[in-house]
Amino acid sequence: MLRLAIQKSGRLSEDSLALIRECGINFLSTSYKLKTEATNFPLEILFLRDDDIPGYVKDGVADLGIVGQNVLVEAGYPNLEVETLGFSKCRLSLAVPRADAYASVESLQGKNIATSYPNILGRYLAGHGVQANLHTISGSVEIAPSIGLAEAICDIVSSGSTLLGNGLREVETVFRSEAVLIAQPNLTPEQQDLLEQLQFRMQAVRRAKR
Ligand code: PRT
Ligand code: ZN
Repeated sequence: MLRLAIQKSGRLSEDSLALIRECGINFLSTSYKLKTEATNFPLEILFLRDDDIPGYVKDGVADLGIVGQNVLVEAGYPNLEVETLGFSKCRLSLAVPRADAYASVESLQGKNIATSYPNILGRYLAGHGVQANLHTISGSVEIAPSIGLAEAICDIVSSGSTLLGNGLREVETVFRSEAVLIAQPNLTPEQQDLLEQLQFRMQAVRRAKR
């Protein structure tokens, strides 16, 4: 038996469930439940907040998970990744108010930057020799410059319309992300075999879509 953790409700949920179904795995309705069991594959599905998924898989509470690389890498467990899934593509970007001068990442030296990704951003800035004051906030990062909390932000972007709507300009791509399958490091040989079957099916689903 394998336990797979997926996001309960959010941007990853629908595509995660669709992928499991496209792998030929059937399960009963998932609404209002915290877990469900597949009827034709030894799989239990847990529904969690995406931020909790890397830690649960790291600790073996769940054997597998589907999560964005942004959340996985920020949590510090990039090695759990076993398969890229090709959906929920987005980027983590730095942005500044449209009217502000910006030459390069060095322009951020000594500035206040609001983000929910202090670890990924901190490494990126350090790699460019830039020291800045990072303000970690968990949501509504885009409004930080307009309320005077920060001179720049670093947040997830997909279409860019949220930045535009908040008078911000994307200036650097810090990290590119997509959804990935992750696995706990101590699977039994039987579980490892089931994971391989699952990955084989996932790869076939992706090939069929190309
Ligand atoms: O409740 P829970 O904690 O589970 O969910 P959540 O609110 O933390 O996450 P959710 O559902 O918003 O996103 C889940 C994952 O989807 C993220 O971790 C990313 O890997 C991926 N993803 C893909 C995105 C986006 N696209 C995205 N556009 N996550 C967030 N956004 C947000 C972004 O933060 C910004 O506010 O959408 C806005 C920007 O979108 P655009 O299109 O205007 O650029
Ligand atoms: Zn979350």
